[in-house]
Amino acid sequence: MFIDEVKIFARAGHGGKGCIAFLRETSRPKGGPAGGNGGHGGDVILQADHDLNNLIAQYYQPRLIAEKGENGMGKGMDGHAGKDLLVKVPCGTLVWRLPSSKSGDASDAETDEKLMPAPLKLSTGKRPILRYAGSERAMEINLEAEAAEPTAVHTHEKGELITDLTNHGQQFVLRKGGRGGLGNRNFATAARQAPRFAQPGEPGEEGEFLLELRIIADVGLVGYPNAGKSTLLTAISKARPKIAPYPFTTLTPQIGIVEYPDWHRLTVCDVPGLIEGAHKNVGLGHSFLRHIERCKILVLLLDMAATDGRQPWDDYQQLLNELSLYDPTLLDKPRLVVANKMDEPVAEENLKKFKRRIRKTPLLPIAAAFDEGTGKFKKLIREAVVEAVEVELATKEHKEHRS
Ligand SMILES: Nc1nc2c(ncn2[C@@H]2O[C@H](COP(=O)(O)OP(=O)(O)OP(=O)(O)O)[C@@H](O)[C@H]2O)c(=O)[nH]1
Ligand SMILES: [Mg+2]
Repeated sequence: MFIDEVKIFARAGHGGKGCIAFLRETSRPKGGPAGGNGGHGGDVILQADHDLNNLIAQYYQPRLIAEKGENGMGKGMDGHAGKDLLVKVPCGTLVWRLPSSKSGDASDAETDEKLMPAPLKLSTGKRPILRYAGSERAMEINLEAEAAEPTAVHTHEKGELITDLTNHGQQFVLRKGGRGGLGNRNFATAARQAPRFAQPGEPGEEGEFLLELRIIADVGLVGYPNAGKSTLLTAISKARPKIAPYPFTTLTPQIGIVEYPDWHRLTVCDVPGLIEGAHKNVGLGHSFLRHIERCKILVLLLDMAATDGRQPWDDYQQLLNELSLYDPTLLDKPRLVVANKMDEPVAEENLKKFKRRIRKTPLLPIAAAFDEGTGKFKKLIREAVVEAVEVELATKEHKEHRS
């Protein structure tokens, strides 16, 4: 099961109570106030981890509750601090604070049940995230154009983005534990030598959040179903996504690592097929495009043999259209158009027609199933990625220079 969006509830530990106690020893029958301090509550900390590739752990464990601080004790003994709860999430996880989330305090431990999050809601759109789930091919694939209203692209836009965990090991304190209360020994003064009070611990912060994974890869492979995206990924990497002659074979994003003889590596993300009307939830919708948002370049893969009866030029236009409906900035990314299935007799003629219409964008003919042109493809994507990185750096420097 692949989970890329999940709602969670997090509560940091409450601080332990300060203790009210007086020292009584044989030699010191009136030893004075000796109540220890409560320990601090543990924090809930998120940590990016490159060994993870989806949010399945949080799907099964949506309540992240850190340990409470221990109460203070007699004889001046302070309570232990509660352990922090360290939660590992995949690199590329964005954290949104949901509007219902309170900024701070929980009242106390007794409210645990009351504070239970609403039953796990996987996605605010009409289509639950489980559309990717299971071994059966998604029942939700919706090939009827009118089937659904357009859904918002970022369904959780109302929430506030609080962090983006991109680098391995990067940590973010999601909720801070409450401070421990001071024991009564802290309140002794000359005038009040036996204070009979102590501080309660502070409550830990809590709130509801949405974790969203946007995979970080160098190259994003976009195309109609059956265009041969998975075949191409298989040809250039060790990834083995399922390949089959029917649409929507790939239901979840697949990452492949392309290796070069000089140890250079690139990550390529194969996403499920995109079709006309995806922005209206047709097919698998287009929310999976979040996984190519961070790619440095996009590869638009076209079935030049028009196996499914569509014309490559129409496919190309439609893909651009769906990309821009999802996020117009996707069209600013450098892109490479790849014409696949060139082994088919009709492909040559289609390519000629296509070339007449496409001018500036680089075009590469290949036959992924026969490993033809894949070497050149590897070379081209490497060059394009290197160039994209350089441009990105230069733009960043330029911006910094100006500010
Ligand atoms: N003739 C020919 N067939 C190809 C070529 N590349 C892929 N195919 C076939 O096209 C069909 C679809 O290939 P996939 O790689 O599963 O296509 P996809 O784009 O990943 O499809 P979805 O996962 O459904 O989006 C399979 O039957 C492949 O064997 C090619 O270069 N030539
Ligand atoms: Mg596929």
